[in-house]
Amino acid sequence: KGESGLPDITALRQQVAALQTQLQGLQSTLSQYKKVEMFPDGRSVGEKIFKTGGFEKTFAEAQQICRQAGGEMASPRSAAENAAVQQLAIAQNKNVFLGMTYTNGKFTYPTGQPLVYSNWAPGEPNNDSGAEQCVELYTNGKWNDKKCGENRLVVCEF
Ligand code: 289
Ligand code: CA
Repeated sequence: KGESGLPDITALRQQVAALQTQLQGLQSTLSQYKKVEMFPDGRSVGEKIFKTGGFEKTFAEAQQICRQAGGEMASPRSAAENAAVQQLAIAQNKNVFLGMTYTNGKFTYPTGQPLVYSNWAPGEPNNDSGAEQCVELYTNGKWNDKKCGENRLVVCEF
């Protein structure tokens, strides 16, 4: 405080300026780390980040891996998000297991909510042999319902 008993405005201005400089430095470092983190196996769309482990697992194993990492299996909710997951599928040349499942008579997100976006391949979902409750994304970006016990590329979203 100054002699008047009021907060010293000059000192406060200096503290704000110092904090602004610190914030700029943190923003710049964060931007750099984002680029590092996205290369080569991550994709950022809006506030969502998709990242692949580069390996294939069954749906149950992939779900455990993504949740253990604090995320969820990739569940694209728009064409832009789908294109980001497709890029990872192309980069790894592998089909991806998505997070959605056929549950209670419809395809739902891991939250249980029904789909707001879909990109089924022609003729899909066909529940082939009555045993396809999971969803794979082909390298062309289209979706196919598929047996959950198959091994597909693990992509998580955060
Ligand atoms: O077991 C059948 C699956 O491997 C897929 O075979 C064909 O690509 C299509 O019938 C798909 O719908 C099916 O999921
Ligand atoms: Ca199918």
